[in-house]
Amino acid sequence: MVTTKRYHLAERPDGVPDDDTFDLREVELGEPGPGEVLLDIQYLSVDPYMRGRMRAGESYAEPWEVGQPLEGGAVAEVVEEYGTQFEPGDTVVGNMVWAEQHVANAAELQSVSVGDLPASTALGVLGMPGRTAYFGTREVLEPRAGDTVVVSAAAGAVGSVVGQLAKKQGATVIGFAGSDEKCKIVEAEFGFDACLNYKATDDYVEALSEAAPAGVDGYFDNVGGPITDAVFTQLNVDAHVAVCGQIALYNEEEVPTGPRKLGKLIETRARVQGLLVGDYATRFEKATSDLAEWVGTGELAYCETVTEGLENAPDAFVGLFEGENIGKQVVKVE
Ligand code: NAP
Ligand code: FER
Repeated sequence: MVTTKRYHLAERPDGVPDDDTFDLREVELGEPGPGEVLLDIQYLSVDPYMRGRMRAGESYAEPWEVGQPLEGGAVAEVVEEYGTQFEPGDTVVGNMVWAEQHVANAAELQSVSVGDLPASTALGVLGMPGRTAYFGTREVLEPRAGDTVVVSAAAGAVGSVVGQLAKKQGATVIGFAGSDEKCKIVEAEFGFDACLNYKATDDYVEALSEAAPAGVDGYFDNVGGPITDAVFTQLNVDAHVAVCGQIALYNEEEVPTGPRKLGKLIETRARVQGLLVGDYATRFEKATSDLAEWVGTGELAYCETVTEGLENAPDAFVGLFEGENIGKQVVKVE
């Protein structure tokens, strides 16, 4: 019998999740049955969309029940297996739980193939966020050479990759990020042409119109809210807008109304399209191999924020909403 620590949803949060949201339990796991593996979890992904799963209402992701273990993408080592394609010692990636150990159906796991890179990249630049950036940039944003493209949450897991891929396609890229430190990294490491610290100004329109005097041809939206309102005022005719995330609104119980800037879409005939990474699942392998190649050649830089210890997973998760991460936020479990 194996005993593990595991986080469960204690109650649905009202606003920003806090200590009352998370319940760390000691639970006993059964032996793996036929087709199952016992896993030692190494890295756990915390992602903004998990806030949506904490609420009862409809979203693109199914709500967690109160009392249910918290789930998420993770990388783990196989400890035991029962008639599966894996061997003890294999490193696998898939949907697991916020725990040290877990019994999973082997059919739902993949071998980690990240070459010489750390296994955590299977949750970041070579995993779901990297693929979101890949398909979101190439197939939704569709930057044209010479475009001025704006990326919000530019220092984050998705945004940092979007900016680099848009530059590869010949765009001039301007990021929004939440500190001077982040903006330095966005420019120096991720190669953006400029980065605006939105916490250092209360006039985003002025800051953006200075950085992009000829207006905005493409906008990759990770955040929604006031940054998006400001970008919309600067859209050019025939602009492309990719709506990937709305993290500024995820802790709101009601979406705040207010003067939104949709009139600009009439004037500019701009194209606004949402995206879900899961829609591209049949082509994940190609995306991952392209991303791995670009990381290998040095064309694509990435960054990770690694928080140590399962017990710090709630703080790492909540930190996403406070901008505490640079690049992909993961939790190193052991
Ligand atoms: P991330 O960007 O690595 O982390 C979230 C970042 O958002 C924070 O670091 C913070 O950076 C910024 N942020 C938080 N609250 C904000 C606010 N009120 N206003 C402006 N910025 C704020 O996260 P990620 O995993 O790459 O995800 C980025 C977005 O993409 C999220 O909205 C996520 O839900 C979405 N997403 C969508 C899909 C899809 O298929 N549609 C897939 C993956 C991710 P600052 O310091 O800059 O504020
Ligand atoms: C996110 C991560 C994943 C998100 C959406 C998804 C809007 C959707 C994935 C899918 O269903 O394909 O942060 O935010």
